[in-house]
Amino acid sequence: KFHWFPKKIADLDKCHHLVTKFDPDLDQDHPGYTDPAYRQRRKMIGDIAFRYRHGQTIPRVEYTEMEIATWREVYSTLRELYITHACSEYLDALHLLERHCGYGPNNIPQLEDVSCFLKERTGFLLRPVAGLLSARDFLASLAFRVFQCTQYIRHPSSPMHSPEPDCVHELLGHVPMLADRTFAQFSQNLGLASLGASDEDIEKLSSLYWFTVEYGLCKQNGEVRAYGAGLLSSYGELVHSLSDEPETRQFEPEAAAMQPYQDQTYQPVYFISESFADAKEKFRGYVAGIKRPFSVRFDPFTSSVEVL
Ligand code: H2B
Ligand code: FE
Repeated sequence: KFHWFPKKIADLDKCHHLVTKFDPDLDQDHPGYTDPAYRQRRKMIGDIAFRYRHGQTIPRVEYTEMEIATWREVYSTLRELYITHACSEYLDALHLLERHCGYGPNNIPQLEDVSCFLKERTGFLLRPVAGLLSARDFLASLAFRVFQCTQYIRHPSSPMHSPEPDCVHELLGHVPMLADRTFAQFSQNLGLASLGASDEDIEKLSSLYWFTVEYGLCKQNGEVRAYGAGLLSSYGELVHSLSDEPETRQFEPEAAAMQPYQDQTYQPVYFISESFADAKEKFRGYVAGIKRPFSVRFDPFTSSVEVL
């Protein structure tokens, strides 16, 4: 079965298929399910994403004191831990974001400001999304150096854990790494490999994404540090991932692509990359093995892909 895929960056306006697994209007386990005010707030912020079209400025959200308090709780507990647990690329970017993008315990950064920052650093752009996107649509966006970013924040009753991506996960977890040129290229390569891929290959690329971009560890000056967003946005799992509890393995794309994962508890196994350059090269070899009746080449001048 041949899958449609975006050919130019504006086609991402069509990559909006949400997975409602964690939707607070539908998921009875969601901490916000029994909170009408929260669900109303989610609808208001979600509408920004539904209305959004490529090329537009991302509308600002006036966050409430309660929302900022939730952000503050996570930011202030994690900020200290980054010094000993986050990779140097992450820390370098976080310092810049604190200086130039309003990152701090008392302010939730605006997607528009962060998008401008990333554009200058690696050409990545943010665009608002109303919730969990299908793997195919989310990965396709990476092919154009677009990161689909949630703008709402988790429910105040559970500041330290969110069942779904939220602005804490994206802004503290993903954004700093997207400012690193090698990591940005790795992310885009994952996206390019996903264009028009079979459902089976999308599944494998999602697992690969999970064990690198979400839960990846890397070696740095003889130490192990975290670069995965799921780790960098979760105090408990960041500590767990670098303790001697979990099993850790050398990153191999084939193994990571076949490794089962779940999002209900801490991961039982993590993959350690020698470096982002090494992970990128290993992934290049993996992509060569994906059977696709065509290949694609990204044209940075027009932000479009050529199908070869
Ligand atoms: N959707 C959103 N909004 N944010 C993510 O980080 C995300 C997603 N990650 N959809 C995707 C799924 C990832 O888990 C893989 C590619 O499925
Ligand atoms: Fe994520």
